[in-house]
Order: sequence, then structure tokens, then C-alpha cells
Amino acid sequence: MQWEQLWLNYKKNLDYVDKDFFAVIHQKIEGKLIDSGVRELTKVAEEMFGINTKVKTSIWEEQGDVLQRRCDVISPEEQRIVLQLTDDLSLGEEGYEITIEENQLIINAPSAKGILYGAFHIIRQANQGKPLMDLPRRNIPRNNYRMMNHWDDFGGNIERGYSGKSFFFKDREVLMSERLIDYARLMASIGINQVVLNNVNTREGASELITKKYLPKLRGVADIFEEYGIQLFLSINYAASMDVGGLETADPLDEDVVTWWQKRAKEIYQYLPHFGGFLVKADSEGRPGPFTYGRDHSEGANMIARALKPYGGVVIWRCFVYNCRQDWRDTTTDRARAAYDNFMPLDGMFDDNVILQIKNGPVDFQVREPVSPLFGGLRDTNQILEVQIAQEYTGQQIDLCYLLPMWKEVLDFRTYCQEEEDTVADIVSGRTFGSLKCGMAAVANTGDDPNWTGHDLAAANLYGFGRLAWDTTLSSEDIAREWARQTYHLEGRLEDTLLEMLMGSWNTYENYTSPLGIGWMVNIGHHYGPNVDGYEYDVWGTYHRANHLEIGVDRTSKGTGQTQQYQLPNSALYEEIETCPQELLLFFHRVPYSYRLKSGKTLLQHIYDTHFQGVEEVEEMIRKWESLKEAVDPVVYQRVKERFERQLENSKNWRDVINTYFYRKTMIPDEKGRPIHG
Ligand code: GCV
Repeated sequence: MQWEQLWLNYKKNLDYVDKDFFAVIHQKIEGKLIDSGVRELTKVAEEMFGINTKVKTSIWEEQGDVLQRRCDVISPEEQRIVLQLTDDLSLGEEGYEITIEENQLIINAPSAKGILYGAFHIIRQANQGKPLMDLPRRNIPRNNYRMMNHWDDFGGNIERGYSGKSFFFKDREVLMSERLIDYARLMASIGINQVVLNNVNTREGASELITKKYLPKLRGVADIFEEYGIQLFLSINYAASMDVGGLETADPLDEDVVTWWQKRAKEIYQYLPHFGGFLVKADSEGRPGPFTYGRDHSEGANMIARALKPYGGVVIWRCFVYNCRQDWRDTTTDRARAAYDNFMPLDGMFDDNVILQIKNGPVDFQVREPVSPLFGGLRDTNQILEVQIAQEYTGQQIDLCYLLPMWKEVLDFRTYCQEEEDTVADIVSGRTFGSLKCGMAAVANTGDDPNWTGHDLAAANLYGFGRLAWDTTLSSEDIAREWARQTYHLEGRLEDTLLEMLMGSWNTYENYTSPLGIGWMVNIGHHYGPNVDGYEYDVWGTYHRANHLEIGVDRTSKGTGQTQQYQLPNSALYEEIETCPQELLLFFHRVPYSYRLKSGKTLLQHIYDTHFQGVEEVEEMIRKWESLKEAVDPVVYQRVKERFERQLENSKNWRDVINTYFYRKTMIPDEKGRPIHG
């Protein structure tokens, strides 16, 4: 096999207490999704328990006007898993309930999709060696949209991809392979229900994906996805009416443009009847958009959404809109303000099948940012939270960086948009404002590497995103443990060691890279490794403005005023240097190096200390990994070890470049006299 199975790696466990349930599957319902569930359960039975499952049916069928029950013989003594529909609609379209009645473990759900998710839940439990009795009875996803965004280019490269080439596209063709099936299994097993197949930067002819030339091939992909409850979405070029349609304009109020999109939508749904809709990056980093025609984003998004509306499709419109041709000498324009400034005035103006997709922070997936103020600002607009599993700014799947603790902080952030149910998790789940079209999306980190994610341990982020999008109350530690147990089947202390490595890794990465929320001190273009002034005199609006006395952008009301985009008390907290959370100090404030932090250390000494500490923590992680040598597969062990060697190199590089930079600026030595290059 050219690729591995990640957390669907079923290891023999003949002593498993509940294995006998897997002897028989009694399906009381039929269909593609049920077939997938049955296939997976029988695979588990064989690979984990050496059991050859008997699949029995009792299904109601219409025979003329009469309903007949088609029934296989099942003896009451046989232990079995029962798949059945329930009329308990309180479980929603995707929820399920698992009950145990004597010999039967019953998955009840109002839909086949719920039953499939229930089957994967049983598998997750069994694969961790946990008794099925301990299963929570009812399980309903917190978010309706649980989405993967792939930045796969039509030619086969992946933008910000660190795990090989695309397994969706090659040389401007749509690929159909066995790997797609495994991809769909993996995604369904963690509750992902929507996938955007192509890059938001629709280049290399990808605008044409929505035409007859490619729709038949996409039908094949959609069919595979649908067997696992996944809806296909595509990224589109906002100006496709020109690029593909040959019109002279993409003005959203132009009749020809409107008609062109209506025809497109009609044709797409002829080929893809369950198509989800479009993801759009407009007026962003050189992409076309409604601004060209003097129109706003609601006019652009609504025009396309109205074309999809008759078929139930949606438009997911990204808020990543900012001036990327800034003059670094201009200190009044603040990129961190941009998404809010562009979209807040449009709150309430989007159609009900438009969803705004908002990056977790106001800038761009840095190792530390505050939460985007659009969360808690927008009240009358469908919203999706976008995070990045691909580690563009967090180590590129060379460095270990388990991102769940970061995403948890974002989800748990209180926006104070109302007195209760005001966290980001509340907002994107629809609890705060009652929207049903909302949820979470993530830029995926997969590619055609045998281990899917480049760094083996980066699969924890892929797994974790799905689990968190399903249930935002799960802890990052519980998710890590679930993932580790299913993937590596380690015993006790060994598993704890792996957990410790994962849980500390985000902080470690933050320690040796850019300090206290300042971000961006990365090499230009590819974004790996340190380059403190790399973006400082560039056009991208990402400046730290360090001189020999101080560093940071004043975003208080005396500066760019970005703190005032938050609700009280957050705005007040961020406004004052004394109350600003330390980890965001340099995001919101311009601070002298001599400023004393709560720890009593100066800002400069804090920078020195964290950078030395970061490298020591990487060395400690490596020791921990080495202690697992005998317990993990040698191929995996070696692959991860090589990544750690590169991480150690990278962390030393960051430490030395950052420390030297600040030493040269200030000429103030490290209090502890450690080597810094003068
Ligand atoms: C897909 C960042 C990345 C780009 C990415 C962009 C986006 O700027 O560097 O590669 O483009 O975000 O989210 O659209």
C-alpha cells in the first residue's frame, strides 16, 4: 500500500471486552451510507478481532402497495450491532443515539448519516480499547458546517502544502483513485461533512472546474464523497463570467453576468445534484472582486448566491480582504483593522445562503493573534470560523506544533456580544444568533505523502480539527489522547510522553519564534525560518517597526484604534498596556525594551529567555521521542526523528537570529550572559 491509514489503523486486540458485538451486524435500513458503515464495521471486526462478521438485514420494502419485511434469521442469543432509524428528530440531521439492550448494541439515528457517524463512534471506542458500555448515549454535532478547505492547485501543487502533491488534481485533470476513498473514510470518521476540493486562488485553469469539461469527472468524486456523507464544494474565480464565460465584465449588477451565473448553476446541479456551493476569495491578494465595479461584497456575494439558491447551494465568502499594496511608511493604515472595516458595515445585508468565512485572527494565521473582532461584531450574518491546519506560520509540518490548544482558546474566547452564550464557539454553532448556516472550516494539511501530513504527528491536527468541529467542548488533551491511542496504541506512560510532547509544542514554537503576538518575522514568500525585517519594508502591511528603543504597533485609540473594534470589556483590556494579556502585548502596543512585565523581567530579557528556553524545550521533546523508540514502528520513528533534527536546527536559527537582532538594536546584553552574536 502506498499510503497509511492514520487513526483508522486497526490493530489486533483479541482481548477486547466487547468484540462479540461485531459478530453480527443487523441492518434495518439500506443505502450507500449504511453500506459504508457496514463495510467499516466488518473491516474492524476482521482486522482487530479476526471476526468474520455476518451481515443480516430486516428491511421494509414496498411490494406493490404493501410494505413487506425482508428478514434474515437472527437468533436472540447472538450479540450484534443494530443499525436502525428512529423518529427522534431531536437528534437532528446528523446526530445519533447508542443504546445497549441485552445482546444488542443499537445505533439509532433519524438519518443514515447519523448511523454512519454512530458506527465510526463505536469504532473509535473499540480502537482505543474502551468498552462500548462507556459510550455517551446521545451525540449531536455542535456545528452544522464542518469543512475542509484544500488549497490544491489544478496542476497538482498545493499552496502552503507540506506533505507532497495533490491527490485530487494533476496536470489540470481531476484524479480518481483508491486514495480518495480512504480520504473520505478518514474525513467521515472525524465528522467532516463538507470538502472544498480546490485552492481559493483559482489558478492554472481551475476556473473551468465549474464547466461541462470537468463536471462529469467531478461527479465521480462527489459520488465517493457522498457515500461518506461529504458534500462537495468548489472554490471559484469571482470573475469567471469573464475568465470562462467570455463576458466583458464581472459587475454583479450586470444582467448578463447574473444570467451567466444562473446558467452555470443550472448546469452544475445537472451533474452534481447534491453540490454544496462555492467558496470565494474576492478582492483579496490580487484576486478579482466586486470592488472593481464600485460594488460592495454583499452585492457580489448575493448575486452568486441567488443563482445557487433554487438548488439549495450556498456561497461561502471569505473576509480576508485587506490592502496588500501598502506603503510601509504609512503608519495610519492597519491591516489588522481591514476585515472588520470591510465587513462590519455590511452586517445584515447578505442573503440567507451567504456565509462569511472569517480567519481566527485579524491578520493571518500567526502563531499568536487575538481573535478576529468580527466575531461578536457581526450579529445578523451567517459565520464560519476559518483556521489553518496546514502549518504555514507554525512550522510547516517540519516542526511539531499541536494546534488544538490554540483553536480551543479561539473557540472559548468571550466576545461579550451578549451576556451569555457569547463565545466564538457559541457564535459559530448558531447558539448566539440562531443561524443554522455556520460552523468551522480549516485549511487542510494533507498531500500524497505516504503518511498524508508530512510530519506524522501533524495528523493529530487533522484529526483534532474534525473532532473539535463536531464537539467544541472536547479538551485538546482528550483529543490528543484519542488520536494517539488509535494511531500508535501505546501503553500508559509511553502514551503520556507523546501527549506531553504534543501539548507543549505550540508554546514551544511560540517561544523560539516571534515574541508576544508581533508575528511575521519569517522569510519572505515561503514563510519558514526567521527573517526579522523580511516583511518590514514590504507592501503586505505586516510591520513590527522595531528601533533601538521600542517595538510594536500602537493599535490603541491613540494609534490605529484597532482595540476599539472589540466589545467592552475586551476593548478596554487591550487598550491599556497594564491589562493587555501579556502574550498579545506587542500585537496591541508599542513597548520599550526596558518595560517590566508582570514577571519583573524587562521585555528584552523576556525575549532572550523565551528564545533560549524554546530550544531547550525542543531538545527535551527529542529526548521524549527517543524514549518511544522501541514502542513505535521503526519507519515512523525514523521519519519523526528526522523532522525533529530539522526542528532543532530551525529553533536554534530562530533563537540566534532573534536574540542577535535585539541585542544589536539595543546593545543590552543577556543578564545571564549566554552567547548572543554581537
Ligand atoms: C491561499 C496567506 C497565504 C496565502 C493564502 C492566503 C489566503 O496570505 O500566504 O498562500 O492564499 O493566506 O488565505 O487566501
